[in-house]
Amino acid sequence: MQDIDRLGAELRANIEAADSLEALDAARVRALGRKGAITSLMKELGALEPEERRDAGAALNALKDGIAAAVEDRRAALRDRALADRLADRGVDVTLPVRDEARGRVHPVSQTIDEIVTIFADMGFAVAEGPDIEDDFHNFTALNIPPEHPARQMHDTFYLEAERDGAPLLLRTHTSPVQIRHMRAASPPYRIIAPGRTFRRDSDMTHTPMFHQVEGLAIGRDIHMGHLKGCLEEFARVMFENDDLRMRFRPSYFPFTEPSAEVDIGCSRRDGELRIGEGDDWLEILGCGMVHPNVLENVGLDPDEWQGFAFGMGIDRIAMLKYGIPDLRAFFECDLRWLRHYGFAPFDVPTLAGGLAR
Ligand code: 2NM
Repeated sequence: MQDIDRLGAELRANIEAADSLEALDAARVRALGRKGAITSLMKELGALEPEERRDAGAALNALKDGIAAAVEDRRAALRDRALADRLADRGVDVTLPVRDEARGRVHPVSQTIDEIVTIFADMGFAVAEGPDIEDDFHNFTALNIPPEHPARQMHDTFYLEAERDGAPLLLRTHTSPVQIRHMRAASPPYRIIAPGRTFRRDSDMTHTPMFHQVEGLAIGRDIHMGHLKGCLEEFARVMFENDDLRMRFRPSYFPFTEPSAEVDIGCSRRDGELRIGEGDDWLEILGCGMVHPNVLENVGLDPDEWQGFAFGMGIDRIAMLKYGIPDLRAFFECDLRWLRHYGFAPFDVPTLAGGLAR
């Protein structure tokens, strides 16, 4: 009996020490196999006296059942451990988000264009586009800026060496040629905005030779300054997220509009910090006016039948104001650290219902 207890302890120790399913199976065979320790003892029972045989037989059977159970327990433990190891290996952390946040960033200029387009689309404006390389007619003449007009010098135009039909080609100095092309191609009424790149020979702290503009145009039979004012007030209030934003229309001059105005919004400048929508100071954000009758005639519209308003603004400047970005030139340096700091998450698309920017 003592032998059986010692054997049992030894077999259990073997089983507990088994570190793999293979080692466990070897331990099982050593105990319970055809030539195993317990099996061998069972074979010796026949030689014992009946009394002894009964006691030893019962003890051996109990040992056999106990060892078989220990093998199964150990097998289950090894399987659990193998599964845990496999899961840990794959490094699946189910508490992580399903998808990493995208690493790319939307440039503040693109974000601002998306916001402006969203606001004007809600007021019924469609987006129009045109070429960066323009000719004199679409960029100047049609806009009531004839040759020798001083406004041509104001625009610091990049002229190309190439010509088309004997007329010089140039990089558009504003997006107005898009409106000219639209008015010549479509029939009124229409409402369009034209966002895009524009170019002027100007480069200092506050000017880059390439910059972005958006211009708008609404032509109909009875469009007046009141529509212009309401439209731009709605724009500024949604854009700067301030329902009480103060606005002021100052008389101004553009060759392509009459009358013309420049538009300021209320702001404060305290401790060198600009705040939009508070205080009693003013900040210019755009130019506008009623499309000049000469422009309408140049695109084949009868000014007695059709009229409308137009406006234009610098997108880069609006982006700087709205998002507190201090240095214009950093906009176009393609510095990834700058973009990570000032850029927008690509899946946060601006909508009026969901918010323009988060
Ligand atoms: C501005 C200011 C005022 C303008 C005018 C036109 C067109 F083609 F309809 F005549 N497009 N854009 C316009 C008017 C642009 O930018 C400061």
